[in-house]
Amino acid sequence: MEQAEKYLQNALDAFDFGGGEVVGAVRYGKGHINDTFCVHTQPGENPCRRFILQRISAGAFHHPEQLMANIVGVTSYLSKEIAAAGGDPTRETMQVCLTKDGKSFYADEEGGAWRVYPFIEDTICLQAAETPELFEASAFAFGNFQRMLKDYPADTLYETIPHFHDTEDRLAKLKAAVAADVMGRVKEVKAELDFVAAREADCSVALQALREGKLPLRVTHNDTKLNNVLIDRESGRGICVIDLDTVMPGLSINDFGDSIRFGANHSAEDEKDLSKVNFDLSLFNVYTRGFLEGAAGALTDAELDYLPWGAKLMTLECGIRFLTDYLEGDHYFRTHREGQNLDRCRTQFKLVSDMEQQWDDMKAVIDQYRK
Ligand code: ADP
Ligand code: GN1
Ligand code: MG
Repeated sequence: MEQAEKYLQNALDAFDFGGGEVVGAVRYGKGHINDTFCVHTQPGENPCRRFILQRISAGAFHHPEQLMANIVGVTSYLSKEIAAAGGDPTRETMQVCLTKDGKSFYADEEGGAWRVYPFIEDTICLQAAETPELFEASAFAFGNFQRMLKDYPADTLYETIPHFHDTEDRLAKLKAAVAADVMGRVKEVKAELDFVAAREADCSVALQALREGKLPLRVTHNDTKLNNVLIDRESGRGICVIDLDTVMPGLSINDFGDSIRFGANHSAEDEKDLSKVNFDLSLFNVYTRGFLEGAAGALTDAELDYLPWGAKLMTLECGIRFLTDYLEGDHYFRTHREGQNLDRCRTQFKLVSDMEQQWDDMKAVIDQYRK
């Protein structure tokens, strides 16, 4: 039994779930980091209500109290923004449910932290861009998320994972993993290490632009995968950005780029057959349109110039992270089979190569939507 199952019952007891009786809790979702459960409750004679209960990954997040303070701050702020604009905060942002003793999370005996959100019903959560329209809808949601938070006081946010999108630091960590070679796997990944070595200078491009003051630091999501947005089942609109654990000061180009990394292709992140893994410029095009529409003029000219870099660097960095985790024994990203992190790394590097081939076309797409 995994740790989370062991402590599940105590966590269920810690929350009151709007007064309903808990009738079941099952593992849920396809996230790589947290342990997620869907909780079914029965509030008297009223219809069953669902909640999301999560054990926050202690491996990824070392200060759950800081992480939850960020989320309470950001979701309260978004609720006000959404209500002021005539929207529905119960569907368009996450809402933190408190424990029976009024806290934003429950700590189990091992210090594992659990939190609860109402389940946002009548939405879909996609693992791949099923249609260009749905991908564009996710883009609008992430661009709009950035716009809504543009005046949020960034200095009140804790850095939940230090150096999260510090690509130079990710590269250094890969080198340390190679030097340690704890699993004896370095010999299997020569080609991947050569691929990274040829792109070492790239790892500094966005950070250098930040250091030179060309790119501004903003409040960003930092994990803008397609499966971190909920799409309204009826209207097909991207209505709610979820997975707020990594909301921190960051670069807008990374939020754009991480979505492109995950969604602008037609294959799974761990696809073994690389002939199926192809960067899709037309999906890049619709995502750009949706993101810039959602951001509604919030981005500077320099940020627009660097959007292709955001896409390439988030993809390269994620490949580096998967490779590092493979070399270190798969302790960070949840895996379901042997070699899965190496397969994930290879898909990312294939996508990086494709983007390099289509670099001028990517820049032309950005120019197409520049106001
Ligand atoms: P992880 O960090 O592990 O990716 P997420 O917070 O993204 O965890 O949650 C995992 C999955 O649970 C999401 O991809 C989504 O399918 C589902 N989910 C999370 N929160 C909600 C919610 N409030 N309503 C409906 N589904 C949700
Ligand atoms: C993780 O939590 P999830 O599954 O949405 C990871 C991201 C990676 C992604 C790769 C906190 O995202 O940074 O890009 O996997 N999240 C964290 O799929 O490390
Ligand atoms: Mg997620």
